[in-house]
Amino acid sequence: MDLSSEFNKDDKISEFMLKNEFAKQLLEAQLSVLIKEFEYKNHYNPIEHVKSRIKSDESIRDKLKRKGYEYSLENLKSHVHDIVGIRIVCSFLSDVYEIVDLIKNSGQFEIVAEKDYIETPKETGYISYHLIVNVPVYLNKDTEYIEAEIQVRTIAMDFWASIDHKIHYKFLETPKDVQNDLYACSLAIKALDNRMNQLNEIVHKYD
Ligand code: 0O2
Repeated sequence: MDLSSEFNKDDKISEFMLKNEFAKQLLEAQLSVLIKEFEYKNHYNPIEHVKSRIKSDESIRDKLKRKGYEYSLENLKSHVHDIVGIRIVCSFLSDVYEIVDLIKNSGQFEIVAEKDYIETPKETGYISYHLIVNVPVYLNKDTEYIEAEIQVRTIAMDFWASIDHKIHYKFLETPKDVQNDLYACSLAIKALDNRMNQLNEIVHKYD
């Protein structure tokens, strides 16, 4: 990703975005080692896939606007907590909590905030587990703590979020019946995740 061209309007913002890119790389490496160690110890891989991204300039501007703030370095730092985003997608519900505990108990990450949208889904029906962590980045003889959002969810939750995202892009304002349908699908997904988890426990009993 060529960050310099997208963010070169403001040197301070460009430098901040570069630090975010470094934070993403550091976090990816730390998580990868942590997950590989877990796999080695438990002879089990709980991860379907991991995706990471830096939030685009357009999406940052949209988010600030949505929250009622103007585009500035200060507001970026104070109000956008997911410029660095890592998404960990697991097969089963129990894997999600296993991964969350692994990250929290590793002692490697400073957890700034934790949002359990599995226990308490958002009013849209969105289900996922979010951890906001601080990543120390050393640049220009200075250490800055960069926030990153780690989303942990099942494949089914990921499927729902991806469709929901697409629908919200299509409509300026999502029609009420579509919103209701999405909410019903979210309930179905929660029930499905619970049943799949129970099946997985049965399979493990026979292992
Ligand atoms: P994008 O385009 O996916 O990056 P706060 O932390 O309270 O100041 P914030 O950051 O909105 O506010 O926190 P929240 O609600 O935990 O959401 C952060 C991210 O979770 C969102 O980033 C989405 O990625 C995801 N998310 C939250 N709610 C929904 C939802 O209803 N549907 C879908 N599909 N995803 C959701 P962005 O920047 O909103 O979007």
